[in-house]
Amino acid sequence: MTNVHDTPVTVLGLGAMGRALAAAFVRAGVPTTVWNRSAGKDRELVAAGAIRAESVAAAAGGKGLLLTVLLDHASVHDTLDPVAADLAGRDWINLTSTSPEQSRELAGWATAHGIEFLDGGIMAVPPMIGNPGSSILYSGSPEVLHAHRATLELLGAADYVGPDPGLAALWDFALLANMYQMFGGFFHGAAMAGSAGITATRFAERAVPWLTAMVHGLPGYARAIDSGDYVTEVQDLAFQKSGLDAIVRATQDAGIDPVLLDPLAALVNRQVSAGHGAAAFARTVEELR
Ligand code: FVH
Repeated sequence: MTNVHDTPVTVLGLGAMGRALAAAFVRAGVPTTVWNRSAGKDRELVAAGAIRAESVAAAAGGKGLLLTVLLDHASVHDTLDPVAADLAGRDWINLTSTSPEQSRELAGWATAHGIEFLDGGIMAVPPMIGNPGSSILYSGSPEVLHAHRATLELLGAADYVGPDPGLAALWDFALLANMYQMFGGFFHGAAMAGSAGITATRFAERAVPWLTAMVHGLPGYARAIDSGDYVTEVQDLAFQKSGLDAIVRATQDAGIDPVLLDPLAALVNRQVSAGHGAAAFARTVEELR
């Protein structure tokens, strides 16, 4: 592992996240080169001490760690394909959100060009970068992580999830799927509450402690899923079907579209129709597989 002040970093992509990452490096005194497709987004960073690369070719010709923080998989190829030959021997970490398969494709592309590759999934929003609570999941080359761990920990906790370069993206997207369903549930509940004149703010005051209490049930569901033992004494699928059907009806009665809850109710109904009414709620996962 090298001293953070000795290893230069190049950040390609200065959207909201790229700027936050580059700013954390500059604050810590890391020699930081920045590049962005369109002009102007590097102004504050350069004023704070970052070095502007006038072109991708100039950035690619530099030394040290290379980070891509671009919009998507296509933008990574748009940016790096023309300069691939200049990157041989360089350590590259892709922090652009890509699907697991796209991350694996980038890893293969990197190997074909003699580039060491690590993929990252950022579990933070820009204001969190460099602050407690920020973490980044990494997968791919353990050597790249080892060599740059101190630098990467300036951004947040560095959490290695395995050598398969698609794993960080898999974890990232699975956690985001979890998060989006939670937010969707909140929007559903807020719309129902709103039909009776309850503000979303008041609804949130009760939703937060309720969800916080409920989240402690996840390890129990996980144990059932991992063991495949769906025997239960309480709140079996038949019970959940009756509850979900009633909530869907109440949602419609309130003039609210149950479109977010319908899929879960349908999965539970299918399990019950298939004869699993006495099994635990966590058996719903089998309907997804
Ligand atoms: N912002 C967030 O909260 C999330 C947190 C979790 C991780 N994501 C991912 O991080 C990637 C970058 O996100 P961002 O917030 O910086 O995104 P934007 O502000 O929209 O900036 C996008 C940058 O990508 C450049 N860009 C787009 N297309 C191209 C292209 N074809 N060639 C070169 N560069 C391209 C864009 O440049 P410009 O429009 O300013 O010229 C921005 O620099 C992202 O994968 C998130 O999912 C962030």
